[in-house]
Amino acid sequence: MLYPRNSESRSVINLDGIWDFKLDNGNGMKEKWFEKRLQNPIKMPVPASYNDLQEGYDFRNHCGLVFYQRDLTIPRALLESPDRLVLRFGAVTHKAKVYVNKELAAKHIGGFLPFEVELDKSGLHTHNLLTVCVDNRIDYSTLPVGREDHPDKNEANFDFFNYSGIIRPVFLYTTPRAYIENITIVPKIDAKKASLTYTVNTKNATSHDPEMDTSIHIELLTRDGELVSDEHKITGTLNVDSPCLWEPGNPYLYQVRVSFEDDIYEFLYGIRTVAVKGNKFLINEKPFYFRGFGKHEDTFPNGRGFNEVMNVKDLSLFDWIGANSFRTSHYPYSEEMMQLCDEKGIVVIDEVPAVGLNINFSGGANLHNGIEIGTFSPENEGGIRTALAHQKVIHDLIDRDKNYACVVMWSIANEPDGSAKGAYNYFKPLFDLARREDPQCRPCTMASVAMENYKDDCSLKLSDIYCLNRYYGWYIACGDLSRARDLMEKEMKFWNSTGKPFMFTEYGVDTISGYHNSTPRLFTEEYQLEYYKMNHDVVDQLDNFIGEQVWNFADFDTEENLTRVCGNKKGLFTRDRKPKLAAHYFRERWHQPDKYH
Ligand code: GCB
Repeated sequence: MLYPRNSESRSVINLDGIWDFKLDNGNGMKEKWFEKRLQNPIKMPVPASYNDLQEGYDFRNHCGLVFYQRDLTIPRALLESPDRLVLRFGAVTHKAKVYVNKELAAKHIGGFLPFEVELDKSGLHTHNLLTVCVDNRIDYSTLPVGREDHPDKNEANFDFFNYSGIIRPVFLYTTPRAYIENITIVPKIDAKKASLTYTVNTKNATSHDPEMDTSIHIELLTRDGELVSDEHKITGTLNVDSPCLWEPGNPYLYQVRVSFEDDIYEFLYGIRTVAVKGNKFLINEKPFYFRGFGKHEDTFPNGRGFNEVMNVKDLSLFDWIGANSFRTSHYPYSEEMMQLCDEKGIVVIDEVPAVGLNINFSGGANLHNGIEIGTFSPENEGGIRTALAHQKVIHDLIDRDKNYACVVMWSIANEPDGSAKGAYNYFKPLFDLARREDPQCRPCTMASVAMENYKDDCSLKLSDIYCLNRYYGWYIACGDLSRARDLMEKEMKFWNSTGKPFMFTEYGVDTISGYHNSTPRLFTEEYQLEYYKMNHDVVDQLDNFIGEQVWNFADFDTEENLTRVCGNKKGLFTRDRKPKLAAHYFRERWHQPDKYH
């Protein structure tokens, strides 16, 4: 699915803004609220999570359906033209039913990836009613996973607030009847030459020679518009002598222009290679060391709603602190963020929304529900039922992000029950799927939870590099950094001995901004600082350690919980992006010339 863009042949209308909104009272579907104007609606911005935009527990924690509605006015010229009209949602968390003039036009499950529908023009007028019914319920069959031990509640089996709503932009766009459906480009670099193998997928062609189709034209242009290479086939190779490469921190993007019959689609594309060789992670054949963060799409009061202003601010703070990368913990981020990272040269580990795949543990916040059920046991024994959803998100994420240079690795899950019975059999087909579907064959990984039996984690057999979430000095040996260090050294020796590259995708401690103590005590900024110094003392000695991604970039919101003080406070920055003490320490560490590059 291509990101909607204006071109000579395509127009994009943005439907963001203030919509009507109403929480379901249990009767919305029975009374068919989508057939008429909502009665006594409130006003709601799109995109945004709705949860923090009205006051009170019931609104924030509403469980079930909500209705969004707006007029959909379509210019007569678009209605009368033969062009296709497509309605596209960047993400609706977690399930959506879309109605246009009373008719169900689209359904979608999964809250962090786009979906679209070509509208049937015979049912459209210049003035239409667009209603979106959103369901925020999560359970053992959804990704992310919700808990099922209190069926009357909508409880997250993960450590971030279950923000909901229409969280990313909504577009109406046109394409000609015969149109470009998808474009895939795979770079290869040999000596001083690059070859880009491409495939253009088209629909409704009027010509009959798909192999040698003169109606296809693909051009690679410099950013200034000079032609570098072009072709006229539906699949082929574009050759580039002395290519300008996309490099972390120094990205170069070419323009790609594809035309097919009357349709034209343009986008930016970076040429780079990614590989794991021996104990190194290579970008353009050079060793790359990950300096950065696990992040969240989490701001106030937008919730998980697309916040382009904060995305720009965050990447400015990346420059300030010297970070070069992040993981999209724990779900795919907006495509606009991927585009920004391509432009800024920020490296991304792209994670599917597979978090909470551990029935007996949910990532820090909820340690144990008291029931020992095998996470990957068969459904009738109480195991999770996410396999199909998991395949779908891997497929859809790779399809969405396959061409972005910034994406260097897929993360297939965060902290699953990786040593449980059935874990390998659950994950093996998913890793195979990702490897098969990614045209660039990027490395695959999963972020593993700390366990006593870490040697049994199926990540050992499946991941190309080992990504570890480790909290020595917090969840393990809390407050005792010297014991934490001993335990950590012991485990790290093991990972270093595998000969494969490994990194931290999480390490951190809750730190309340403004709490200080001359003796570094838990929750103080001093403890956070000493914790990181201790961790670095250990990992800096390890040859195969290839990266440090701090948990978390910024403080973020969670469900109510005894271990969360108005949210998770492990940020190096506060939720409003003010640096804590340790941020200054990282700034020095990460700006040391050549040391962590
Ligand atoms: C984890 C989870 C992350 C939590 C973090 C914590 O292991 O992956 O989602 O927020 O720990 O702070 O407990």
